[in-house]
Amino acid sequence: MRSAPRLGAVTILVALLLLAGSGVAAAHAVRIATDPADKAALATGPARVSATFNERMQTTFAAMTVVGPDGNLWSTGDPQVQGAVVSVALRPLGPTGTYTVNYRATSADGHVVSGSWSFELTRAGTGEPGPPAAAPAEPELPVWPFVVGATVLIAGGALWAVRRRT
Ligand SMILES: [Cu+2]
Repeated sequence: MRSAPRLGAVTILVALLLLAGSGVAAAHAVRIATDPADKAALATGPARVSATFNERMQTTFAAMTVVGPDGNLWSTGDPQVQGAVVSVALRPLGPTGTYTVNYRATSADGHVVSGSWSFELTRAGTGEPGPPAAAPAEPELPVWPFVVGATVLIAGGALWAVRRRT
């Protein structure tokens, strides 16, 4: 039976293509820039912080907060989504130290991307903080495309083994 190895090879190829396809499907929006830059040292706080992605973001369900070294919220108001840029306004800042920006936004393909970056305030400001910050949002990673891909690959391999023995 000369066609059996070829069928096996085709099955594996299809499985690999499906795996590659699921990888593409999982490639949602990627953050390409932040303002201020990650780890920037600033003497005065900016009026807003923003993250720029590689594609337009959905305008619904965006979240962005800035948590100061005191554990309080220093962002104020709702985040804004304008095209590929998600931003939020800042209060005048207070204590020196690390301010962390946490965000969560929805890609054009419906996948949620979340992450954080931080900057340093080197000179204390006179601002008053907002309320204590809640725990940052959990990062979300879709696992199912990989499970489906692996299942197809294993099934394809098993089919190949069975075919080869007959
Ligand atoms: Cu995606």
